[in-house]
Amino acid sequence: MSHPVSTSREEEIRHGLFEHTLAGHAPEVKALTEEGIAHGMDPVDLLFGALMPALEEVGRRFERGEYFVPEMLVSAKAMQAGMVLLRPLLARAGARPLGTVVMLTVRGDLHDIGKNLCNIMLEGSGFTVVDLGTNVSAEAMVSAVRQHRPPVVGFSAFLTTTMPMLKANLDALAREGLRDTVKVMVGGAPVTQEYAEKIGADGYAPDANATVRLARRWVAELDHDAGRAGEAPAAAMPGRE
Ligand code: B1M
Repeated sequence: MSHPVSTSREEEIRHGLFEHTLAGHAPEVKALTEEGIAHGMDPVDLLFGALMPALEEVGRRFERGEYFVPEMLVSAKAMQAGMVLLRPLLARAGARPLGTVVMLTVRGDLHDIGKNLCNIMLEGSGFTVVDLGTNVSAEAMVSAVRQHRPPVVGFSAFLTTTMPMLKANLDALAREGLRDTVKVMVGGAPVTQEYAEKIGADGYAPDANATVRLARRWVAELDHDAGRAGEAPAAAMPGRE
């Protein structure tokens, strides 16, 4: 049974998680996350109150030239040591199945923490996520869309240099005659609503919660349209065997 901790210990746990993530100390991050969970702290609080702010600070230090790629990498690994423990708690489903979302980070891009967070939230709200990973080619994406026939596919790009790959993926879907069978969502730190519109994506989400909201809206619209036409719901829409 979990039990509440004193506010000061909660504050120490948050502070420790922040500092140890910043310093790239994975074992300490794991231990503090375990302690926070055991003492009944909200996983959302541990994630957004400590782990994410630490990673934001890592980014700022990288920009100022105080951190380099190795520091960024160990901090990311430390954060993941906490995320592994938080994931099942954040994704505690129970919601009715909503359909499949294929998610990926585009070719040339190795960032995946943000995508993984979106995946956790999608799973937590009832979606089945097919995660193709990072550095994913347009060909691999097309073949996953053919195989899974998802109502929604999501492309992440985290570098200004990989943003053009979002359009390359959209073009690949069009070339293969699949563009009208799937709603395309794009996201990642440098991506904007304006950019999404410019490249012809169906939607953009700035964060994991917005990702879920948009995917839910699209699936509801597909269900509604299918219902009106007397057809089966989203997963079996025309073009989705
Ligand atoms: Co890199 N990196 N990195 N990095 N890295 C950034 C992104 C950078 C902003 C740092 C900086 O300069 N401040 C910068 C990009 C600059 C730019 O292009 N504008 C940068 C750079 C330059 C690089 C390298 C080029 C460095 C180098 O080698 N010289 C290199 C590139 C490698 C490559 O990909 N080819 C590189 C490498 C790395 C590591 C491998 C060391 C590591 C990644 C580890 C990993 O992901 N497994 C890393 C890290 C950790 C970062 C920072 C510090 C953190 C990224 C992160 O995880 N943020 C980052 C600086 C920063 O963002 N503060 C940085 C937390 C995450 C939860 O947020 O990713 O924005 P975010 O995801 C959000 C939203 O964007 C949204 O929801 C998520 C959750 O709220 N979202 C979606 C994401 N995907 C979505 C999809 C959707 C909808 C919403 O629909 C489909």
